[in-house]
Amino acid sequence: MDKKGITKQEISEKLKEFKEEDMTYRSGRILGSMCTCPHEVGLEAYKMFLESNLGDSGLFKGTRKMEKEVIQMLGNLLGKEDVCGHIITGGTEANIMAMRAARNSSNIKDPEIIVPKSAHFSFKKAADMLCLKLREAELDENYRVDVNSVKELISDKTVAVVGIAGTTELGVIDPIEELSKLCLEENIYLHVDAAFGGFTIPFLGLSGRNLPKFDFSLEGVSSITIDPHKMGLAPIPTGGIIFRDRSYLESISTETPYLTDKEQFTIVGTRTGASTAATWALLKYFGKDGYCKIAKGCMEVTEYLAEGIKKSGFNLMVEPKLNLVAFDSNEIEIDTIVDELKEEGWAVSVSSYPRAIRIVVMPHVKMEHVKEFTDDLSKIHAK
Ligand code: 0PR
Repeated sequence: MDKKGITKQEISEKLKEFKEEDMTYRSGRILGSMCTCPHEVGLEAYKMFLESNLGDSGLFKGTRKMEKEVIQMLGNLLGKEDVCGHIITGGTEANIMAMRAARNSSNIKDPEIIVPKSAHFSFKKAADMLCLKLREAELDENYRVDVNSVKELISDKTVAVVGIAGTTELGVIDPIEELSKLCLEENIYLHVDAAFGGFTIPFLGLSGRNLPKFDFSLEGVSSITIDPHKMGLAPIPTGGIIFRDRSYLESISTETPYLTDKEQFTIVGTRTGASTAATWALLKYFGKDGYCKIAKGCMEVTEYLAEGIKKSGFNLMVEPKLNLVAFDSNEIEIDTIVDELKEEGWAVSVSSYPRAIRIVVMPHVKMEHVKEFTDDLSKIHAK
């Protein structure tokens, strides 16, 4: 660190230099990310609440009120109005909080959790931090969790079963209704990771698409992860964790003696209220109609992309139900395709199971980008 400071002008110039090295969502070239351009309405609200700290919410009563309203609106979207929860940093924190609630609500020694083989790596972090044994259930031929495999893994040490509504690698929706029945029968906590699907499945349903149930309308569902910073268009970091019952939240309470709040439930202590403000503003601004339009728009681009990929001579791993397309080739190695796409300026990602190129069709991915992309794919195939 230098002894003397520099001018605002110099800082601005230097920041621009750094920024120039970053990719932007707006370019349409980022095809493997679950984040997107934050919407201006959310950004305005975010900026207004930059100093608000929900870690000491007695000082920020307005923000606290907003968080309650946001949780209620998300509950309404997810099939139950009287829920509780928090707006946090993202899907990872949400999943850790859920696993902690499941563990603390049961009195089991050497606890285990059962997650699909397709689960996000945040459950590995949760298992490590919370001393849980992670048991991975097999997938069926459509890459959904195999409920029989879950059944086989259940033991008297199981504290939670996890189902995914929109898997990270393929966008597949697990059979949550069957998991819910099973967990009710076995009296086991069921957590649904809808970090990605939470802001699309309900809206695609409202738009007339037939998608499976995944939310609190299923009695066995104890908690849901839903991330506003993915398909909710909120700025990073904005995650959501919603619990069916307040007792789950109470089970992860920590005393905070000298703060305006006497207890805290989140992993993070000092916690921005800006994310809450952005989510509140966006939910109000778009309403269900607005989010339906976004979800439908993404699915139209997704279907166009899926067709283009097939026409270019590649194979889809599954027919997309959500806005994610994964494909491979009989003739060309995945790594070769990735390298060639990179040369054309495309940033795609690679899924691990099954190994495939994975495109997340976020709202910044438009028809014109997909047209260019599939033209490049055809060229690569013809080489
Ligand atoms: N659950 C699911 C189903 C997810 O897909 C993710 C992240 C998480 C939980 C964890 O969420 P946070 O990353 O918010 O903690 N899925 C994306 C992924 O791994 C995250 C991501 C986003 C990665 C943008 C890259 C990127 O550019 O693909």
